[in-house]
Amino acid sequence: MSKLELVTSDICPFAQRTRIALIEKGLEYDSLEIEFVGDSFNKPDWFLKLTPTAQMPVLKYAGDVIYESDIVNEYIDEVFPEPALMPKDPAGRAFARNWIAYSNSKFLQGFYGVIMSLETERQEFYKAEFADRLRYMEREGLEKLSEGGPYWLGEQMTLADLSFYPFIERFCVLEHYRGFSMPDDCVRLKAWLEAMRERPSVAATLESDEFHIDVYKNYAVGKQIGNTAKEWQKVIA
Ligand SMILES: N[C@@H](CCC(=O)N[C@@H](CS)C(=O)NCC(=O)O)C(=O)O
Repeated sequence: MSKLELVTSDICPFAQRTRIALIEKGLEYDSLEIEFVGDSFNKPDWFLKLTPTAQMPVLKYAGDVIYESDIVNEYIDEVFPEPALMPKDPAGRAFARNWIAYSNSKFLQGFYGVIMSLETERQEFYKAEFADRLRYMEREGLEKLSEGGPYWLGEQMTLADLSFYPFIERFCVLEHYRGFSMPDDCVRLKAWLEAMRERPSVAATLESDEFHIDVYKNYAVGKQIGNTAKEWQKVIA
């Protein structure tokens, strides 16, 4: 079998989506670790040549170079079908993709809106927005689709769960810097988080609250550099 290589870092929630997927599949892979430090993030040339976005994660396998975390995860699920991380039926897969799209748009806009907004008025706006979006996830997602199972679409953990999880692990950051926490009435989301944390794949990638709080210190004061901060700055403006 060809070697799997993942450009990754412990700080990156997007790469965490993929690390969990690889562990779920029981796949060995080589980590190509990059530390984003310094004024230019010190991105090595080999990395810049690999991906047009200059963002991780990037997966290299059998001559393929795949980027964008949720796309990487679908690629992994297609190339290594067992255990499946997408539902077998087309409607189930469509629902999973609906929620992955929501995760990458409204959900992440809420997350970055709360942490990156600097003026109090904007912070309050995003805190209220994000609380509403979490309630929408509770109501339209878990309540309607999970059918009593612990995961987004029921008994089977899917790529939809993986898309949300790393950011919800980082809610300690929103609490610490902005006093934002999951609304009390999001009881299903809280139970879902517990179920996710019990999975060995998730436990293997879990970092402490202190770790995350330190990683986001520049985001909280508007000093984060790099493409990701620039991208979200435009979205939340
Ligand atoms: N949409 C991308 C986002 C990936 C992303 O933002 N990765 C961050 C690290 S967590 C990155 O590589 N940032 C580089 C930069 O900001 O220049 C994905 O889902 O893979």
